[in-house]
Amino acid sequence: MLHQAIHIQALQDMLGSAERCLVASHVNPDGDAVGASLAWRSYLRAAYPALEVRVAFPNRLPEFLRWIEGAEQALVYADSKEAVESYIKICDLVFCLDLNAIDRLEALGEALADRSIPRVLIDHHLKPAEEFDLVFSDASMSSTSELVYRIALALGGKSLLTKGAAEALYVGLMTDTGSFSFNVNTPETFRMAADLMELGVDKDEVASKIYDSYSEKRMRLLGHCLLNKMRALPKHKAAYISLSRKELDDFGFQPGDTEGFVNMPLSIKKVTLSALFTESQDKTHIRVSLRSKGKDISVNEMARKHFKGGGHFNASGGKYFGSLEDCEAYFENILKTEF
Ligand SMILES: [Mn+2]
Repeated sequence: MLHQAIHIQALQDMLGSAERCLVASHVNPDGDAVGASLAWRSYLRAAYPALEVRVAFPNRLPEFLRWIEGAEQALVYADSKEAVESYIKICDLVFCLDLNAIDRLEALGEALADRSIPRVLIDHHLKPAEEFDLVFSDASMSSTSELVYRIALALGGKSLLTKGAAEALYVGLMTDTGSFSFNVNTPETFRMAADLMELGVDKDEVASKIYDSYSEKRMRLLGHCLLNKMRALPKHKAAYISLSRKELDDFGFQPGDTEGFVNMPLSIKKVTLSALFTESQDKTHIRVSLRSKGKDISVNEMARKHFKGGGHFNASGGKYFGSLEDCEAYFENILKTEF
């Protein structure tokens, strides 16, 4: 896909005739969404100086990602609707990164739907929706950041990547692979990491900025989850954690605080499936995160079939409409009937 010269040519043509573009990524932006978007912005600005490039996220970035170059200039739709909408009115090209369907942009997606601006998808999730004009979708990629890197190389080359862009890409690569412990199955991904180091990335410094920036409350919330909230279901080789809005509030929850919690139960020997259920802020639904280990359980399928979501084979997410208790019972029932 990516390597099809015809796609790169089509992208070049679109970029050549565009004047203003928007780079958008998914709600509750994570390291890959932010890293890929900001790196893509940086690359486009270097490669197409006449092109205006703005980045927009549906809601705010977690604190630990705000140091990345360009993060301060990124628009947040939830905070500045008018600024985003007036830019959408004048922009003529949209990039959607790290998502496989426009609805992952939530309200920002609805704002975009008002105008028929050509849309380019750059993503590594399974099954992209058929609502894009040009699609770079490769589920074999570790991260959208890796795909952005490969596209940048195919378009123009490494010399147009600044140290700031390299850091952004490294954040995406590191966070989407759990610091190179999953989704890294080719030597090429490690070569990319090496290239990024040559571009000036101090990997220890980046890792520290991302992983050593938690609040005391977040650490205590994690302790609470593991001690009091994790439910192990050895018969189904599964475990899950569920958190009510009240619990999140009691621990001063900030966006991004539960990042990584869902992976924790997978450290238990023989547990191959893990879930995290968190009550949404407006209490209208339960946010569902699913993880699996190995090649037997597709949480992408589970999320699609039961939780109106999807993602990757081993990492997916979705929603449950109902109470937390009902969600737990629903999940346990899936285990009983399908595993
Ligand atoms: Mn990703």
